[in-house]
Amino acid sequence: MFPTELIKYIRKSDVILEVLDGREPELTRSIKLEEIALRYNKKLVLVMNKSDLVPPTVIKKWIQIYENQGLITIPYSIKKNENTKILKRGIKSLQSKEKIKCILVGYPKTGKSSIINSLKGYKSTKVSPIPRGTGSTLQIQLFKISGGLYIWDSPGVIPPDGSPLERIIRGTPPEKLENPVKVAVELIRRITGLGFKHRLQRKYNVVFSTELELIEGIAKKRHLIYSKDKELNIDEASRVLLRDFYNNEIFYYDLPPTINLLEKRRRL
Ligand SMILES: Nc1nc2c(ncn2[C@@H]2O[C@H](COP(=O)(O)OP(=O)(O)O)[C@@H](O)[C@H]2O)c(=O)[nH]1
Ligand SMILES: [Mg+2]
Repeated sequence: MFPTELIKYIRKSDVILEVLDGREPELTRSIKLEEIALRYNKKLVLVMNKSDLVPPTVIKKWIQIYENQGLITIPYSIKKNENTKILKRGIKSLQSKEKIKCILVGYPKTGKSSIINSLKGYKSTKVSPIPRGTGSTLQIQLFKISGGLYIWDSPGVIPPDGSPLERIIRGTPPEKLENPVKVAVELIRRITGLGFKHRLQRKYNVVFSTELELIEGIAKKRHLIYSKDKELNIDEASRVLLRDFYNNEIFYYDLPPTINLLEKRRRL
C-alpha cells in the first residue's frame, strides 16, 4: 500500500524527485509512484543516486534508456559537490514558477536523507513551523534550498514491495525476511550473474561454485555452528551476507540490457 500521507505531499509538490540506487536503478524504480505522478500531472525526475559506485559508462547508458522512455534522468552522488548545482538547475529548468516545491521519494536506503542534506547546505532555512503535541500526523517541514527552490524536509519512503529478493534490494532490513537462506541464495545468484563473483570470493575469502558453498564457507570462517548438533548455521551465515548487503558493503551493480553481455565477458 502506498502511504496516503505521502500522496498528500506529492499532490502539494510541483516536481517529484524519484531517488534510485544507481547500482539497481530498475529494481529501485517504483512504478506505483510513477503512476501517481502521472495521475496528478506532476513533473517527475529520476535521480540516479550513488553514481560514484557505478562506472560512468554504465550510468550514461541507463540515462539514455530512461530518456528514450521520456523520463528526465539526472545522475547524482552525495560525494560530488558539483552534483547539487546540476540537480538544482535541472529542477528549475522544468518549471517557470517562482516558487518550486519538490519532494524526494524512493525506497529505503536509496539516499533520500543524504541528498536532502547535501542540497540543504548551510544556507537553507526552515520555512514552516512544526506544531507539537497536536494530533497524530507529523507535520513535514518545507525547506528553502536556494532561489525559488523548496523541498519537503521529510523524504517520502516507499515501503519495499515485490518478491523477497526485490524486497531486500529495496531496503528491507534482513531481520524482517522469513527465509534468509533462500533470499541469500537468490542474491548471490544475482551478483554472480552480473559478473561480480570475484568480489564475493574476495570479501569472504571463500572460493565457491554453488551459492550454498559460499554460505557454508561464511559459516565455517565465522564459526557459526549450532551448539546442539555442531552443524553449520547457514541461517546465521545468510544473515551475515544480507546484513553486509544492507550496509552497502558488497560491491556490484546492475547492467543496462544493451551492454550486459559485453560487460560481463570483459569481467570474466
Ligand atoms: N557511495 C554513496 N553512498 C551513498 C550516497 N547516498 C547515500 N549513500 C549511503 O547510502 C545509505 C543510505 O542513505 P540514506 O540517505 O540514509 O537513505 P534514505 O533511507 O533513502 O534516506 C547511507 O549509508 C549513505 O551514506 C551516494 O551518493 N554515494
Ligand atoms: Mg532517510
